[in-house]
Amino acid sequence: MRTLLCLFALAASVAAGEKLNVLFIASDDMRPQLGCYGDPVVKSPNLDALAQRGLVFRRSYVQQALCSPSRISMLSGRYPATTGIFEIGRPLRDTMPEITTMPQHFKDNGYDARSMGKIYHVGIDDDASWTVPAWHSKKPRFSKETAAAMSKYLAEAKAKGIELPKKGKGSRTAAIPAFESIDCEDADLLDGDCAVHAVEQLREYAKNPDKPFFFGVGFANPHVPWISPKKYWDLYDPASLPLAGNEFLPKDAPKFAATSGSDFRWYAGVPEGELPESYKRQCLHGYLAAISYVDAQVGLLLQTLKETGLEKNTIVVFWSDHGYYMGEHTWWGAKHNNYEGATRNCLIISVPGQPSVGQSTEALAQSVDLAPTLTELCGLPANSGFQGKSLVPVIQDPAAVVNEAAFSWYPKSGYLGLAMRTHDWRYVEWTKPGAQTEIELYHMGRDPQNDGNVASNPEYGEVLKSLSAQMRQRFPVQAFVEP
Ligand SMILES: [Ca+2]
Repeated sequence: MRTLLCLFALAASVAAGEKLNVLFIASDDMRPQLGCYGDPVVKSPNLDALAQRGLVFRRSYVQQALCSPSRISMLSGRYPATTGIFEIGRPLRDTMPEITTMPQHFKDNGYDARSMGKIYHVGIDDDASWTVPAWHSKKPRFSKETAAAMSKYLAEAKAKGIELPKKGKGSRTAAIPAFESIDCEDADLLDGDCAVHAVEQLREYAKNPDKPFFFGVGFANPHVPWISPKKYWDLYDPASLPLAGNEFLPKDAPKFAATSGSDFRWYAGVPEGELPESYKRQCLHGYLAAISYVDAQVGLLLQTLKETGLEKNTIVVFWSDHGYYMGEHTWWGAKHNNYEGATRNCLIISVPGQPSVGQSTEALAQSVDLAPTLTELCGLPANSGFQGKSLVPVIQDPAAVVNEAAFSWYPKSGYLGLAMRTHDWRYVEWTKPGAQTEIELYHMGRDPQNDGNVASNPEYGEVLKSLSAQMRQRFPVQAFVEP
């Protein structure tokens, strides 16, 4: 509690006993390619400004590199080994009917908890988490032409009696281009409309702040399709965008582990196989434009906090649901595995009066840590269901260490992979009943992108033994059973 009192003491503008609000901003499929993470190309002035008044977690990891399982793990404060949810489409109450989620914990402790946009995965919201039903924009994600093409495609399929697959080639996404620049206003599209709604909610709240809020605002970009207003495309010259330098699969890795999803390939006009260089540049262009579009929406929220005075007593968290591949290891528009690029996400935390303002930290952080962190920052009673650790010591002192390791899961080809990221290593065990366990090992200093598995190198025998013991101490063998 000493740390907490110290934080509050530093937040001079927060009245005694007053609860801090939480603005939780989520972004979909955004890897840490931001100015505040050192990227020289992207234009992210608003997130960089948030970093200037917060702490950037450079080593933050999600518990599964897939939208819904990652979000359910973060929002429930539980590891996937506990949620039992490793796939898209399954609501959290399926496996955990009685749990209290993070936003629900805030609601139960007197907060106005609201969800706007994509917080839980589309279509599987959790009413018990929120004070009012989740809000979703009715604005389109893409242009009128694309909307018309999609309607026509769906109508034709229906007329022919074809039932479109939910995913894969020929699915509903087959009429949507992978990227699109539209000459329109921000609010003409889904994410801009979501920001407008969130701004209204914040302004409305500021008029009558009768109880603290926990607002989740989730943007759909830069998830493929990379569609944003033209002005964000105009920020970049595709010819000058750097392409990945490691367009090969991780060497000496198990074949099934070194794969990624192909949902990007299901969109209209995406070539099969190796992409031509000009197309790669268009993809990167679209991805970066989509990041800048989200950045501008975050700017609107931050501006509103400032104008309404809510900035003084509102914690802002910016989080993305996993990392992303844009050509590295030949994977495009992909996450879906246990490597560094898929599991490492964006995390910026800004707390009024925090001492670490404008700094970044190498401390390992996990998405499951957010529930206990925000619970502590807001002075709520601890919830024994939350399995992560509070990051408050790191917010207090960026050199502090809370986690010895961060853990991520992924099921593949009947195996369940558990990845452990320590300060120096990425160690992965793939287990399958009746099959030999497959191991991956990467030294993060020498091989930051996991280009070559060194698990079979005898030089690392002792390292393997020690990492295996460390993993099993945290997650006994039962955690490895295929879901
Ligand atoms: Ca996602």
